Amino acid sequence: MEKTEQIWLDGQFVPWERAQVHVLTHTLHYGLGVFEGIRCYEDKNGRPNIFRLKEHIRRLFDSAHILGIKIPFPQTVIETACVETIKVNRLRSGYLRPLVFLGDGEMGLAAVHNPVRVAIAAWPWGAYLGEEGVQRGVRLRTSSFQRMHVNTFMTKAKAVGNYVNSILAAVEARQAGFDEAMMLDTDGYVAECSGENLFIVRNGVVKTPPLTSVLEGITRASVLALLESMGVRWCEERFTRDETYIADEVFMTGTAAEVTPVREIDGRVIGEGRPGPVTRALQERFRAVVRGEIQEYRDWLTPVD
Ligand code: PPE
Repeated sequence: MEKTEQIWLDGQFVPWERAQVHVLTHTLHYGLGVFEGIRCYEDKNGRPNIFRLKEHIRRLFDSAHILGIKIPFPQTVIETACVETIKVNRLRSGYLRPLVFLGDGEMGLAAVHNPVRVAIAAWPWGAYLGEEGVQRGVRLRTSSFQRMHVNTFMTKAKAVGNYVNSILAAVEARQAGFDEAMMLDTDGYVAECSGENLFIVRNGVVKTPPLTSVLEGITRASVLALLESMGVRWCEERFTRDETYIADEVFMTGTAAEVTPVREIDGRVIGEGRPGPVTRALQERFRAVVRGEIQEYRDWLTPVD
């Protein structure tokens, strides 16, 4: 990863190398923490704008609330700190990573009195699954790891520990020579990928799994709004892995992945084996929106002056 200069830690900026924690940091041992991933894009005037900042910070606080963690700053302070982190590092585009974790103090599972700490880092981050993946589409494999049950982990929280499930799936898929894992829920229906929401297009209708066992993706919500404005029909409905095989198009969405086409699943070619017309139109529109080229969606962007 490309280093930047400063990291916001518990209310102030510290040099990148000095943003360190003790090995007895509670979250390192037990995984109770929450985080966000946010992108910042350069507009045509060369200025950075953060995409859907308020929604991401709202989800950070919601995630903490679900886990019973009280963030010791108001939402507005964290929002401003995100803007400042882009600014002090003189980034025009990049990825922001706010992280809320329990510091050291007590050990054991019920150490609720440890300090709640907040870090915000930012760095440049290109195409998540490679530039070729964005252009040509990626290859998925159904994971042998199920997406966690809604009563095992809290799937609405973007919690640190939840990502053990994602990493098991992502690493398995890559070791088998695929780009990403398609994960099924504990009822056997398609849920999402290790770090992206999943969509299929069939007979002109876009389908994505309902929010029951998937992360409530902010790109997912943005894409649904864009589809609506493009006059494309969509629904939230459960579907099976074999329905993905016979879809005309499949794509994934996420902050890091943006809109990434899928060209193959479990060795079956999807549609024509290249990004289809709905996916391409959506990629184009998403690109224009995040760069501030469509006035209607300017309020999705927070300028970094
Ligand atoms: N599902 C999962 C499990 C997930 O991790 C993400 C984001 C999404 C869906 C899409 O959510 P949203 O970003 O709000 O549209 N995954 C983050 C992790 C990337 C990483 O490798 O770290 C991201 O895209 O930032």
